[in-house]
Amino acid sequence: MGKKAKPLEERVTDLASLEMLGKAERECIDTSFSRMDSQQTQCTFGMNGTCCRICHMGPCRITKTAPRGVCGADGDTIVARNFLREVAGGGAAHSDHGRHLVLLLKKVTQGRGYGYQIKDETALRRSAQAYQIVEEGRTVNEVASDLAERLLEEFKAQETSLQTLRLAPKRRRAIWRANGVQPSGIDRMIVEAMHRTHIGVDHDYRNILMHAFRTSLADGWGGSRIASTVSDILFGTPVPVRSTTNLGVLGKSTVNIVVHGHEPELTELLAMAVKAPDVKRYVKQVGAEGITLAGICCTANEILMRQGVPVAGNFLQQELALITGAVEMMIIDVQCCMPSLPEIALAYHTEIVAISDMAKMIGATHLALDKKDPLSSVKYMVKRAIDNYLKRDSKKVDIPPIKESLAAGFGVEAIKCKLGGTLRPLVDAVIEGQILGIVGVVGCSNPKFKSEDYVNKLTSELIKHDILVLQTGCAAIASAKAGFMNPETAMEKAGVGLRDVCKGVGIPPVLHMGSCVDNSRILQIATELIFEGRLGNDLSQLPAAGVVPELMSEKAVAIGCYFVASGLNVILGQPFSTTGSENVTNFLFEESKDYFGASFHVCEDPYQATNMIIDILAKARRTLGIEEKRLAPIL
Ligand code: NFS
Repeated sequence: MGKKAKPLEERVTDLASLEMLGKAERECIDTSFSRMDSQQTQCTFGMNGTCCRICHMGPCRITKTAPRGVCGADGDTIVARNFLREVAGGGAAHSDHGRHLVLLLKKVTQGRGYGYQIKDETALRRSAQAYQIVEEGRTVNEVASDLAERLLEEFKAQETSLQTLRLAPKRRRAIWRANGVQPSGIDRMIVEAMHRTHIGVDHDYRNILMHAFRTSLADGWGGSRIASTVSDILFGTPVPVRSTTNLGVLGKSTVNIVVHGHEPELTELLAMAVKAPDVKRYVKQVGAEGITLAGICCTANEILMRQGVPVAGNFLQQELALITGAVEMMIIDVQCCMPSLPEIALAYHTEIVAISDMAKMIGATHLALDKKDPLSSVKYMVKRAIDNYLKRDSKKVDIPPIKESLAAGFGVEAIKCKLGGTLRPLVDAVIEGQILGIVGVVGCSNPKFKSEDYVNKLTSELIKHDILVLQTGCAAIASAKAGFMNPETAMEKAGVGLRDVCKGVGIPPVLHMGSCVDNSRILQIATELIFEGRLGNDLSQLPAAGVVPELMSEKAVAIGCYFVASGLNVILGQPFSTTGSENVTNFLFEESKDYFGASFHVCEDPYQATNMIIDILAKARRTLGIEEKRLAPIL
């Protein structure tokens, strides 16, 4: 255990996690929570962004008595460079995920899909039209092949702007052009970010930060949007589904396979493999009652959205899932997978299987998918998991009996479908004041805080104040666990106006829109609200905002940036690592408004954040001339 252990009740809000943290303590197993204690006190220079490790004259640290690094870089340059590198890292992760999917789509069109296929022709044709690819009278393969090529161009483009930007409102595109932040190829933007931050290149903090916004746009309106688009084509556009969440989804007498990571290629095959007759026969032989497939993190969100597969937990529950002692196998691919997993697995019978060549983990079993027969590889993994069931030690098993029902699958098309084919009823509800506005609550969980406390208090307050909440990522899982996505009970937590609208169309007041790359769906719905008319002609005019309650990954930093660059104000539950530079902080939290009509805000208290959001929405409503409607009594 670490130096200053916090009481467990101050670490997590959800009771299943609390139980497992107690078990971890009893069994002397380290988790991210105890390691957080061991890391105290964390480095101030790292925290405020003033540590520079960009060249080997350093590391340099900026202090009052040493205001410049050896090369002469001041605090503003160093903090801005570190920030840009975070955005580049986050954008790279999302975009590489998108690239893998485009390459898979290309292979499918070449007859090398081996087990993968185009599941949703409507999504394909819809996307082809969006990219001005002729689809009428052409075969699925011809259209998909052209689309894959067009999307690959989005990664490579050297001098032209991203085509995907055309999906944004005209006014927003003009703002990007005027500020010179419209990105070209995604790969180029990220390479340029690394180049600019090399020693002796870009030293003007404003110029560096503008490239951070440019790079983030290549993620939100490029890599992430492409990832969501191609996932829909290959695996199907999400439709509303019912499922369950929290560690209690694991079965006492079933073989538990937990899939963790981000890219949906693996999960889709796993969902298929566990249903295969030979696998079902095999599981009977070991005396188990079947297989429970459950997800962790964003890969969980991907199969939840499309297949209703239960969600075992979010980022901070990956270790806790193993500590139940009931997981036969955890299969991981990329992103947010803690390197501590194999060590924890050693305490039980669990096998950690890593499938990606680019994400190896010491102590895990590496099993690559057979390129020509990936389904067989996945079935082999499942059978290994079934074999592991015989090694389960019942004395070590303790599955918290806690789970919650939820509805998910609310992509833009599904929301439109619920509203009768158009977003008009939502626009009407906003104008009439039944709904005050729309807020995206997104991002991670972080053991620095009492996990999920902020996100759930905030979500509760927002819906009480008639604010429709859209969620993705680990924040969505947190809210689902707390019952905000349970269509039977969540409605009662909403204000009268929001409740009436939700009841009328049959949606919960908190909508699960998917994984973190699906934040692009939040931008998409905001854009479509503009296209409906009557809510202004730019995203910055919408009564809408974004919140990142528990910032953890670089991806969340990139997401925040592309929301702001798209004109949506973003509230953070904790400051960025930029506090070492007043100028950089001021640029992100104030000056960016002059460029984008929106900026970052920090608010460490969820109740004050609610007030801040209400102010932002009310201001937008006043500007649109619809505030009075809101003040009128709602009948
Ligand atoms: Ni998003 Fe998803 Fe979770 Fe954070 Fe990690 S899983 S991509 S980064 S921790 S929300």
